[in-house]
Amino acid sequence: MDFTTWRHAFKLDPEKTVTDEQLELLAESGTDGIIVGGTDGVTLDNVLDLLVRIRRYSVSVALEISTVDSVTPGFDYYFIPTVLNSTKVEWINGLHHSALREYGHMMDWDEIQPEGYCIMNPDCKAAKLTGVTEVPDEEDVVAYARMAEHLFKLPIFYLEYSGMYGDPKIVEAASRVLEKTHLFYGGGIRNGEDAKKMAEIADTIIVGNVVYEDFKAALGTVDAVKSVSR
Ligand code: 1GP
Repeated sequence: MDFTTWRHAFKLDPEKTVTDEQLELLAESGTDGIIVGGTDGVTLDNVLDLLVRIRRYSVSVALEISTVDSVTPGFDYYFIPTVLNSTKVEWINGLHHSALREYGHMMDWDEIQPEGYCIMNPDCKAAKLTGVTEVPDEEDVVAYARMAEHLFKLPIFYLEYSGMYGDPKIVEAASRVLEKTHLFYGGGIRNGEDAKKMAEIADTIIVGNVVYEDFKAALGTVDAVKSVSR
């Protein structure tokens, strides 16, 4: 399933554990995609383990690359974050440059989708790693969204609130200025109500941590998103 039609996706962290039974429930929940990605402890072994287990089902699966060493063939998509509000050049284009120097000749560009990340929660692990120190305000976010769509022509703009529920007003402001670029929202979705509210604004909502904290509530986010017509 083409990622541009995804309304709901689960993000699974290769460092954390899901049972086979849980994985089946997630894959067959009606979600549009499963994203494999995390900030810490992502290895080729734990990525491959998840990939092989998810591949028993027909759901689309994407690897969100945080370390080149864990890249393996077999995913439908490879999402490559570039952190637009990072203060560290490696997270904007540095790691990308090294990866392309080494592997550029063998990359299948049709599978690769860059994501323009805007990290909104300075306390999350990704913010610490990438040197995001200031919280972007609404005008900053609108500028980053325009940067994603018009300057860099990125297919995805990802408002990343990881671990914290975002401000719908800010998500709405980003959504208003995006036409071609697809808006991913992720962060702090803990139940159907949270999911529904953001699904009314963003193109795709990403559900992460609650999978590991309240599995039943995580499953409930799928139907909540599907009940929203846009
Ligand atoms: C994290 O955007 C995702 O990269 C989802 O966030 O874990 O807070 O649901 P949560």
